[in-house]
Amino acid sequence: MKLFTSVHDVTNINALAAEALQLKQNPYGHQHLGENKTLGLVFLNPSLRTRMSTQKAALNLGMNVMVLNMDKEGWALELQDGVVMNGSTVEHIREAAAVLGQYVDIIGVRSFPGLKNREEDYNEEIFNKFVKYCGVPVVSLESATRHPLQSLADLVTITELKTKPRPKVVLTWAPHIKPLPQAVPNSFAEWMCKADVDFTIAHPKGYELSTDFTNGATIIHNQDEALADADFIYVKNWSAFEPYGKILPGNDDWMLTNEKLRVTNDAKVMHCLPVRRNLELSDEILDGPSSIVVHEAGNRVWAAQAVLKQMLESL
Ligand code: AN0
Ligand code: CP
Repeated sequence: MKLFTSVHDVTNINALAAEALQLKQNPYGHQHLGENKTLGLVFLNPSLRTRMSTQKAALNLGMNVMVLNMDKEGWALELQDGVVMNGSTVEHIREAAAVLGQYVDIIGVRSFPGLKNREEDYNEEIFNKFVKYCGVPVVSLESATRHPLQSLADLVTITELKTKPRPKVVLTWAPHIKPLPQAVPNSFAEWMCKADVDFTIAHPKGYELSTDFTNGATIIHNQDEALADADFIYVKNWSAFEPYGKILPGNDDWMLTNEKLRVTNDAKVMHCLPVRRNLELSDEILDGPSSIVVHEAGNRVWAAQAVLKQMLESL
């Protein structure tokens, strides 16, 4: 594997999830693979889980890791071509990415959307320029439109904890005070549409995701109806796709509570984290027996390790 940016870069998602679960049983069995190989992690935005789990995964494979918090510690990046750089930007992405590629064997990049210009975000301009100019394999640490390491960890978690061959999985929108990207729900949806699950998306009217990601999902605007008989509930806020990046008024009653879980099949509750308590998800759920959010975050290591292993094997 030379590139891991979406579900489309994976030949067999079930095999990749199975490999992640095997690595969970035997984390240090492939330490020779990463010997004298270096992973560079470039962050243009904050991170806890992605940063730590991807480092841990690389260390388990015997790799060295270098981290650059480019937003805070790098030179101000110019992204546009053909400009006279007489403003605040110091270095062009053409040189910055190419130079990083000289130092490392694999690069991970995190680059959130600006949520101002939909075309720019959905064309993945920053991310694609990194891929184009760095010259080494690239793994997405969350781009403007997708978070594939998260989605793989989510598939791993569902595969690990399911109690029937084809569980019902519901992605439900939750309230938030800030406009958040569509990357996590887009990505979760495109992975679930390919997974062996019965997949439903519940959101208030106006929060439709791009159909490029949801093809094959059942989409319902009534949360209670969507939750009926659910085995897994994936809670996530996202801002509107149209009008782009906006929060629509109302919908505070979409926060999940124990009361709402009554119609489910004793559903397990997932969230990619970070989560705002009592806004997106209630204390009673996060602190109760239904929540598997910490277990899910733990599986980020094995997801990242499965991807890095396949990349190392193709170097
Ligand atoms: C980010 C998002 O929603 O995309 C990262 C989640 C992994 N969340 C926030 O900015 C709170
Ligand atoms: N879920 C996730 O990607 O978390 P971080 O933003 O902390 O990496």
